[in-house]
Amino acid sequence: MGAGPAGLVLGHLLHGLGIEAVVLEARERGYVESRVRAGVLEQGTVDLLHEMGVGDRLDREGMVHEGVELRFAGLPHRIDFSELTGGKSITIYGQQEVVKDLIAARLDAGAPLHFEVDEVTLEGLDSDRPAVRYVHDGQEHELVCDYVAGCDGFHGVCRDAVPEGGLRFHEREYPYAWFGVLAEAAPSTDELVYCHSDRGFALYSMRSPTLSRLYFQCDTGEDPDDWSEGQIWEELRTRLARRDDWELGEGPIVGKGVTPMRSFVAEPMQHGRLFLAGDAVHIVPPTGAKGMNLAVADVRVLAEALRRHYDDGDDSALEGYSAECLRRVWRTQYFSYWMTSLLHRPPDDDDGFATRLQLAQLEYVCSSRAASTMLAENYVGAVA
Ligand code: RFL
Ligand code: PHB
Repeated sequence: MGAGPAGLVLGHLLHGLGIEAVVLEARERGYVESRVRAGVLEQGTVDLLHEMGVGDRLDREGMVHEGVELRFAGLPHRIDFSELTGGKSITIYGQQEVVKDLIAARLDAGAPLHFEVDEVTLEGLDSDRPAVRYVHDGQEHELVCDYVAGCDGFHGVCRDAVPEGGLRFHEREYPYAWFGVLAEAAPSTDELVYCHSDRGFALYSMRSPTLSRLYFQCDTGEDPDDWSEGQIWEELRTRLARRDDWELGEGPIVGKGVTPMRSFVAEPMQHGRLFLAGDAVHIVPPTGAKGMNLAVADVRVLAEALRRHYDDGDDSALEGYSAECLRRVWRTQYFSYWMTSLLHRPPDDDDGFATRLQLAQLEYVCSSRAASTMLAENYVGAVA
């Protein structure tokens, strides 16, 4: 269920293993291919896309970054991923480009992928033959299968199909949100900039040599239409200002939106014949750039567990799916929470105590090899 990164990667892995699967997606193809979301791929995600044979365009158009800048008190500090992690890097490549490549690969292979399915319900999850009912092209369908993979994102239906009491929820909402913009402006930096400022967090990212992706911390409930282009650039210029002669390049803003920030985990990540993966079962705040990578990591475990079931008749990996994934999920939750708390302006910090603790921590991260290695290895996804 779902043709986001989790559902499409799983579909492609299963196809490669000769395991038949049908991918069902609620939205239309154009919508999922143009939804601007993540941009940072960990090395492991890049390696997997290559192994799956969908890495050609990623190779040509992806931007490999060997470090990142932490900017605070108006000064830049580089964290050198490559040096601190034995040569690891990240690749900047839009999530919607990954999605386009996977959809093209699936359709080229003649494997089933249906868009605009509606009225999805799941039945018999506790039996050996669960069923998915849905409406497509005005017709009702029933798909009887061995397993259902719930890859339908945070607002999907699969998580809610688990009977009451079957899942335990852990959740934190943050008292701020991200205002995101996509601008037709050549990147003003070679690497991503995570910036701590008096006016709150800002992030400089990019998509191509001509497209920049920028974010700044805003209030929850902020309406993007209340901000003019001029006000957005002014806010970004103020937050990202450096004491030297660095300048922020500007250009037309071609997209904007506000994203809430939350941490969420449902446990266990499975119930009977239903396996949940990606945003359907966990959400991390975007500061660590982990959501899509975590979604891909889940389905990699699930595909291997299904292979063992079909090839070896061994169900132990399926039974252990949730436990295997949750170790990574919670470690990533911690890292994303840590990055978020380190960089965002805390509310009600009237005497500046919390802000001074952040600055002390930032100084430490940038001056201690142990502390910068902690950031680097988590960011590139090099923790065992
Ligand atoms: P998705 O991508 O939400 O896909 C779920 C799909 O399921 C469909 N669906 C249904 N299909 C069938 N039946 C139903 N009843 C259905 N209900 C829903 C939906 O239409 C959709 O197509 O989940 P998936 O695959 O788990 O992937 C997760 C990632 O999308 C998400 O974690 C990332 O975008 C998070 N994220 C980032 N992750 C990173 O790894 N690196 C980043 O740099 C990064 N930056 C970000 C982000 C997310 C952001 N936003 C907007 C939430 C930046 C932002 C601003
Ligand atoms: C992005 O490029 O969209 C991006 C980069 C880093 C993040 C989140 C989003 O932490």
